[in-house]
Amino acid sequence: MPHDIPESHPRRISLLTRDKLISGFDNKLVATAGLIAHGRGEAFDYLLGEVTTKPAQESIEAAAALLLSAENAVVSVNGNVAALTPKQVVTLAGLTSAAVEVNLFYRSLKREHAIREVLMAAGAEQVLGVGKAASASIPNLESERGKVDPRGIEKADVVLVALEDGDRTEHLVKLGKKVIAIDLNPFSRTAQYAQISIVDNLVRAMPALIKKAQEFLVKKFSQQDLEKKVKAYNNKKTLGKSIALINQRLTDLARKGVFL
Ligand code: PTJ
Repeated sequence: MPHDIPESHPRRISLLTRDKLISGFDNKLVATAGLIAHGRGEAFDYLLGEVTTKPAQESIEAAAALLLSAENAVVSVNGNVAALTPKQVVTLAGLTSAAVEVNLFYRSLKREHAIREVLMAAGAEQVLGVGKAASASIPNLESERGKVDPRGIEKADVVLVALEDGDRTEHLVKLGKKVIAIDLNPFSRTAQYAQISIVDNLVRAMPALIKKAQEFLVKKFSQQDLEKKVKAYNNKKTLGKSIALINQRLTDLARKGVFL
């Protein structure tokens, strides 16, 4: 049951986001560990100042270009993504002609169906990876995340993942796929392995990705223009900038002591 959070509450957005996750947990979308994962994300978001930083914006731009230039892009959806940004998943997939696939670490048929329902209610025409549809597997990946849909992640050239446990990104990259990760933790294995790591909160990054993709479409960017944008992007450098930003922010705050 969502709480009544006053408009004036200084942490309103953060509390509303928590409420969405708690409702998602009650509705069997979100794994128990998904609540813990969110807490870790919140801690990093604090360090980043709870804004889409300049380096995150650079990653978002490259990610929009990569999604638009892909042949078979897939947006991978887990419990937290389904609870927080189902509409944005469908909009982004529509804009970039990407497929939408359910892929869970804590897989259960009940959760897969619940997530599919939420995505369909948000306007998805097809949701891959549910039940027997996840009949293929990622070689050498033993977790449930290894189960993929042959029409989706198995044949994808580009996969967008958010709030991952790390293992799968490494394996997807080994298979020659390009991985875009949304992860607030720049030190996570996912962020380190992905070719494009968006160090930002999912709830800000998804709308920003949609905005960028729309902009490229309106400006009629050619395949060549898009590929040029992707090529110009350097993930190591951009991750380094995110880490430097946290470092600088902490140094400034430490100097001031009190900052409220
Ligand atoms: O739904 P399932 O079964 O697939 O399970 C999903 C979870 C999230 C439980 C699973 O993937 C997991 O355990 O993930 P981790 O290893 O806790 O990693 C989650 C990462 O996402 C961490 O690096 C967090 O900092 C980051 N994170 C958490 N909330 C957000 C976030 N990144 C972006 N936006 C957020 N809102």
